[in-house]
Amino acid sequence: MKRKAAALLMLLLYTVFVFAGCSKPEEPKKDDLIVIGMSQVGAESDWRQADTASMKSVFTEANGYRLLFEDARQDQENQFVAIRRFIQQKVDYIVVMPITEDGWDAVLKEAKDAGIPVILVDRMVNVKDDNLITAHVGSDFYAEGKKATDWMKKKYASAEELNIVHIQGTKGSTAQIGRTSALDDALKANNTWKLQARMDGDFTEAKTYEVMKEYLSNRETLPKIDVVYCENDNSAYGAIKALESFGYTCGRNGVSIISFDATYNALVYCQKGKIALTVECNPLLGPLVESVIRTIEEGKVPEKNRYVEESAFTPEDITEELLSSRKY
Ligand code: GZL
Repeated sequence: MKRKAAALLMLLLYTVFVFAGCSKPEEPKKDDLIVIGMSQVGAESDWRQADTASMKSVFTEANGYRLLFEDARQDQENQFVAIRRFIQQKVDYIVVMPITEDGWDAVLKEAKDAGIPVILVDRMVNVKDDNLITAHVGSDFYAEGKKATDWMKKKYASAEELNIVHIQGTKGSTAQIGRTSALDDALKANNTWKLQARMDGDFTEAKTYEVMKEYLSNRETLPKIDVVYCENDNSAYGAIKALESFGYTCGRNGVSIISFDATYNALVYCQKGKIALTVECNPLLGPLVESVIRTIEEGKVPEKNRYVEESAFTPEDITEELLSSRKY
């Protein structure tokens, strides 16, 4: 009897349920997601891979986003193709990590005309109309370079001559422009500093190893080198490998290697004394980009430029506690 009553009750409830027009609570509809078209530089360095991981950890469906991620493999043309595809797909936002600063006016005007906000991450673009960019999140690269040259001034205050080799990052990128500009200003201000060579390491270990080896080869005597100013960690690894293969010592009583990014491996090199100074460049920009998008979604105007706080490390600063606290 009980089973019959229970069945009757279920039937009654179902009928009420259906006629009352109730339905189970809506799953978030797939088309409620905010669609982000993202064009990333490539995967050229540890820094870049940490930056990509930060973006992918924030822009998830669980957080309310659909991420259309395109890796440009360090070719600006690939970025233009990706952005035009995003425009056709009518994404809600375009997020770009621009490889180099020039050449962006046309494609960003197309995004503007399509009513799609463009958020720049990391590096900047050089455009006539600043309104093509809704916001920028990244680092102050000149300030990073000045941290390095201030350290050089202090360490070599009494040096009669300072022989410097400069390994630049991807030519025309904001990171290269800023870090190079800081070194150029310091070279002008310090007449004992001698720039012995300037080479393009393109932010990669392989290219830096190649150009450094080329610079050291086919010589009667090896050049005197006091400092190698490498515009990122991966270039520092390539420079160290080449220098050591020619018998140089990198470290306290040898060549001072300076690098930028302060990724985990660079801190280990620093702990071992092989890197004398690594200047931090924070790649964990995903949360900052999301806060810009949330601001716009709330109908507010985001800050035009958001710079991340950054530090610098020498061997004395590297503790096991610091190493275990690092997220990249
Ligand atoms: C800096 C970034 C640079 C890093 C390199 O914000 O643009 O590009 O310093 C990376 O490691 O390749």
